[in-house]
Amino acid sequence: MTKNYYITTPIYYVNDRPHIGHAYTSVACDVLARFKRLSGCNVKFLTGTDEHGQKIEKSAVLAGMTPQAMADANSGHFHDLTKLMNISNDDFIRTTEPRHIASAQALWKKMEQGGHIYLDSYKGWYSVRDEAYYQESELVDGKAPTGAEVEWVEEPSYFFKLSAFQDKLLAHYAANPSFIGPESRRNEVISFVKGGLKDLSISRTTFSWGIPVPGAPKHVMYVWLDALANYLSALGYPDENASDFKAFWPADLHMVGKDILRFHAVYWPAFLMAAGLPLPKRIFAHGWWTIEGEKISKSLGNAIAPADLVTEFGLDQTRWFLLREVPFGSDGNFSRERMVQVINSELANNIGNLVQRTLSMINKNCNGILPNGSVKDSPVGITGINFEEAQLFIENNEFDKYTNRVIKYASEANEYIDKQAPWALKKLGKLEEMGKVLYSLAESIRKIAIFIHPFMPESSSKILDQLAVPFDQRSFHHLSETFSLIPGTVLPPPQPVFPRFIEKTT
Ligand code: ME8
Repeated sequence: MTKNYYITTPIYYVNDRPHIGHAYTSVACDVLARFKRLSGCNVKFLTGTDEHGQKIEKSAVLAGMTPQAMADANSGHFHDLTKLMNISNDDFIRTTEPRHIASAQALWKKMEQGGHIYLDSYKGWYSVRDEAYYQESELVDGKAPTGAEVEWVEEPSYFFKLSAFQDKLLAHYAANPSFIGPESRRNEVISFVKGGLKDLSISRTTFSWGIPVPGAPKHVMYVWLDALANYLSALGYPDENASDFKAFWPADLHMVGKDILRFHAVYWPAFLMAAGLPLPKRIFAHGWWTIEGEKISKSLGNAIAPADLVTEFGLDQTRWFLLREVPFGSDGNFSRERMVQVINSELANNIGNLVQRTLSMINKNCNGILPNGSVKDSPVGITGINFEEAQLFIENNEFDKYTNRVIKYASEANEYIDKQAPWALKKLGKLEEMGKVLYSLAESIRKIAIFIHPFMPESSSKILDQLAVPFDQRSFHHLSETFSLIPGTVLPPPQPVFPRFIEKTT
């Protein structure tokens, strides 16, 4: 039976344009979605934009726009980002869409019917930038622990009985060790919950840019309750018989940045428990990027537009670098110098060189016809990556380990080519031996191309095209010997795949 797999990115705030931090999360999810599709799963991959709340309303006022106009413009930029980065999302949800509004209100009603919501008034600190409430004791020098400004808020508000879920949450974390990753973040969440949970204010009355609370139109829903509901809205909730809801809920993975783990690993499961819905299987919090050592911020003006990277370095090169540079889960620093190094050493000099040397030798010395050989002779792949291992890395969100293995595989193939020196075999007239060497290299390249597909789909296809691999034989199932390259196949003329990046001198 085909396995269903549902993966989500956070939905991005529309008060600003996308930067590489957003591209990072979306590319990571894209790699996972593509990996799952290539493994034969039926995938639903959701992304979108978070458009309500005080933060958006305030930014719109500052920009002299209506919140809706700001949302439309910036949601468009996030939508463009999916195209730019070759993100294979199946849906793009906007929280201003009627399907979402209906779903968020239905979720509210479900929680209310269960007796988990009550009316009171909120008095305390709020950070508009974080869209979060803070206790007095959490403030550091009068600011939120994130460094964001806070303001004093006093207003009538509906509350969610979060305090009643403390034990249930702890029991869930204990029974499901992979519910939160990585481990260090899981521990942080557990100690936060153990520290005690207070009831949560889930409606606001001092502004109006939000989803009206059912039956209390003076209140708008707290933007995080509104936003988290997106993961259900896209599946057709509240229709629990909708085919997508039946197939894809609970989600397999909510991918988030570490900044928003608490909302996903504490509030969201409690909301779902209150509504009687199953909980997502996993929430993974990745690290935070800085740029040349500095926090990405509007005021520093250092945000790198993903389009600039793609234009200068190439799409697949950018995707590869983002996931390659730091162990997923850790913080990373974007350095242009490192990006050039990685592109040149791993893509141009390693994988690219391997493909280029092998295919041009087949082109020149074998008239472009794949020579005789057998996978049995294949020297590489012994310590190379295999599917089971790759799958494990993917399940654990260990992109660095996955890509390390691919690079190792390509390095071994390059060592083999140097050692066997097919050009020397040609000179000695040992054409059959030369053919065998080239065949086994081509077969290794085929495997490398399949393994890199989730990370660099266009380059993978370009390589597989040059090996004349049929379109319907490019998934993990086709790694096996049964689908190995057929000697005698006419190959198209070779094309460079990963050019060396040369710094422009002005
Ligand atoms: O938090 N490094 O939206 P958001 C790495 N709307 N990742 C980064 C990053 C950086 N410097 N900056 C942003 C929200 N991100 C809410 C989410 S979900 C129901 C609602 C990524 O626009 C990271 O994934 O502030 C982070 O969690 C997300 O962008 C936050 O985007």
